[in-house]
Amino acid sequence: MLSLKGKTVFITGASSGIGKACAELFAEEGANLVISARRFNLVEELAKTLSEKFHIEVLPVKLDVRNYSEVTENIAALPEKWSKIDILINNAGLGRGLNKLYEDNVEGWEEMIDTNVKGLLYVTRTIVPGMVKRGSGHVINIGSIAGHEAYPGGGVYCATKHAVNAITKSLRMDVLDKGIRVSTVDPGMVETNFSNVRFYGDTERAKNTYKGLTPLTGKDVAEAVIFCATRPPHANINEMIIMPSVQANAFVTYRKET
Ligand code: NDP
Ligand code: 8X3
Repeated sequence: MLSLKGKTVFITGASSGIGKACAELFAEEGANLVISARRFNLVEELAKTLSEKFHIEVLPVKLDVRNYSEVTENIAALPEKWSKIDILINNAGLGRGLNKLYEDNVEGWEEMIDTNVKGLLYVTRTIVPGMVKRGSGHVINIGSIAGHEAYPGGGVYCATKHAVNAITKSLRMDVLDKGIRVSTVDPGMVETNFSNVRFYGDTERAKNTYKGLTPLTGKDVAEAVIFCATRPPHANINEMIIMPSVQANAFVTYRKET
């Protein structure tokens, strides 16, 4: 098992849910972290908590992955000791709505495509060249079961996660001779702020997504990410699909009456 102690890990979307849980578990393993999100106050607070609790170094960064110049400038401005990123966790992402495509609103599509696809590309394009130069690194993308299946009302979200799946596969081939590993962790239902964002703050609808079943937690997914990151250098987890035990696929769930 590879030690994460002293490694530099860059996480996007670390202010909530899966990204925050990844920050917590990587901190526990002794990694130093760059944690980024748009809500700077949240990553700043998390940085303080984790550095005090685990005696590691944590740098909070304000970052909107949709903005290419912000991505390149903020990453270029990282102090020297933070610039050698060993592990990139491309986690920032969102769903918007669950409507029939012909009735859906275009702004939501732009947000999903700009964040889940273009944002992931921008951050990857900016960080991976350093890994190539150093001949080592690991990119771990947070995809989704939606990258393997398409469901009604999920046309654009599923398309973005299918794109993540394709980008992961291509990138793996592009860096095969560079000492860089590329993995994707693809969860089913995880109870985070995801559904609140998807349903524009309709907390009742968000809560109903998980009604009668036990969904995954951010920590469950973070544990899968840690597993990928700690394989010995000769081994790579290409893809890991992780589901609640009562969710067989994107369509079939077993819910208890409540
Ligand atoms: P949360 O809503 O809890 O977290 C999403 C994170 O992404 C937040 O930290 C948010 O930070 C960040 N984010 C959103 N937009 C941007 C942006 N433009 N720039 C930078 N950061 C951004 O949801 P999850 O933790 O569930 O989502 C994390 C990832 O997991 C997403 O890629 C999602 O698609 C994926 N996923 C989620 C599943 C689920 O059921 N929850 C299942 C499968 C995959 P901030 O708003 O502060 O910028
Ligand atoms: C989020 C999980 O099933 O709503 O990626 O697409 S799902």
